[in-house]
Amino acid sequence: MLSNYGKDPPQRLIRAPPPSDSATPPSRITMTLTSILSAADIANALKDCQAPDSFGQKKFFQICGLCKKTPKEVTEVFHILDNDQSGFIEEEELKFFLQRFSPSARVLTAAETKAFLKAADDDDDGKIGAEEFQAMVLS
Ligand SMILES: [Ca+2]
Ligand SMILES: [Ca+2]
Repeated sequence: MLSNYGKDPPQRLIRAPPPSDSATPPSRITMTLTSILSAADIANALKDCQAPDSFGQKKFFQICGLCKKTPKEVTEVFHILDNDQSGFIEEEELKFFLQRFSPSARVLTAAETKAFLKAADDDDDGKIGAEEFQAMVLS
């Protein structure tokens, strides 16, 4: 039997989707570290600095294979590490450096964070810019 509701009700105003929220992070960062570095190399690099105060950025970059990457790839890694996309890796982000590679990794100790920052921060502004990062990794 035919329904009384066979006719579509008049279309009401269809709500437009809300304008994209400006608080949403830009989607340009879809890269992950494992799309640049091999998971096995990352695991090895993390294993090497498991003990507190055993982290050294030079050794870490060598083992994880970042030293052998192109400047463009190193810059991509920089943007991944720049968690809040401020254009710099700040001390606070540096502290969680290892966790960007693996969520279960430890945080860097205060001494490691300071040494890491000092090794890269050529202009002494207390944070690492893209060029400073590249120079540190590829030097
Ligand atoms: Ca930042
Ligand atoms: Ca700097």
